[in-house]
Amino acid sequence: MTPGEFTRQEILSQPEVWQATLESFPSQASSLAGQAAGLRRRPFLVTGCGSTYYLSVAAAAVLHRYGLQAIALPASELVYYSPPPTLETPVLLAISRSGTTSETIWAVEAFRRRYPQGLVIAISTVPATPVVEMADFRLLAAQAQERSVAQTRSFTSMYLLAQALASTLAGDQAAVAALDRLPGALVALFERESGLPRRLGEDLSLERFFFLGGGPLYGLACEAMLKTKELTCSWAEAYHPLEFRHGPMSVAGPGSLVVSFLSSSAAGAEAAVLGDMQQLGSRTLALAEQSGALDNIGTEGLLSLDSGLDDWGRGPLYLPLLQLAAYHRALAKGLDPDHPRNLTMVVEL
Ligand code: F1P
Repeated sequence: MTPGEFTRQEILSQPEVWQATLESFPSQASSLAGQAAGLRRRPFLVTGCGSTYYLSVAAAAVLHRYGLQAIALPASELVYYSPPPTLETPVLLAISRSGTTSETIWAVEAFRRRYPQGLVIAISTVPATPVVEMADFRLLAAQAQERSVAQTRSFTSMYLLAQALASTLAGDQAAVAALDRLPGALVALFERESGLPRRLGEDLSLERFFFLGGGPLYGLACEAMLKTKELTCSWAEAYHPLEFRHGPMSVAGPGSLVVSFLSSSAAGAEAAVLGDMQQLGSRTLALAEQSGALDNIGTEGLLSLDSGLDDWGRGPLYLPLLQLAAYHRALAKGLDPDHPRNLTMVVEL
């Protein structure tokens, strides 16, 4: 098998897998939709591990958009430490690609012991698994199942389900329908920027990677960081954009690439950070809804996502090109993206 072939296929298949996932959502969520009024009054604990913890961080930010209380925690935190106190019996949103990660299973069990009246919603890709079977409700991105270790289409597809769930709980059906724009926007993005992932990926003069994202984009920036580490064994960090000046930029400079997930909410302030990092000798790449007034930002370019969606809707679009760049960098370093060093598909303890 060609090294990385599973990873390549899984990344490139995201438009059709997103389409199928979104088409499956209404029937999966019908019973949940009927309980939306009660659920949105309850606090949410959102959990996962590694990639799915970062997905939890992004999902919690989408719930915040609608005024829902939501706290994202790694599963192990829910197992070994007391969760934040809540005034009402919470809902646990447990996210797991495999449904078999030990810490996530333990987190659901701990939640059940601590909150006998609590409700568990699972988001996964595999139906008959412990996390899914322990849940009261489940949303599955079955078409996003993967054979490679590092999550790519599974992450973005499960995130789509989390976005659609949050909007459904809030009664925002327009936001749910707007997600249908994403598959076509990704096809166009892949075509428009077909050369960038390989150009960046094969540029081994880049040694350190920094991903910046705010609000719902912070969890996604963390996922881009993790993908870069997992696939390429490179130095990668993630921060809220303006946080980068408060110390971490001390290691920016020649040989580093600062990637900003520019938002519509704070584009000017976020773009200024990139300008400052260019002054330190860093190379910079910006991803934004539209280039427009920010045309000169980004030594490596400003990628227009052209989704027609807001900060909370367009999130999945920030990742596929960076996933592909990590795939190419892994191959350029003689690594096999399908079998990342030291990693297994699931952590079972
Ligand atoms: C999560 C996980 C991640 C890791 C890698 C493999 O498993 O172990 O922590 O980053 O992506 O998957 P899951 O609970 O989502 O199946």
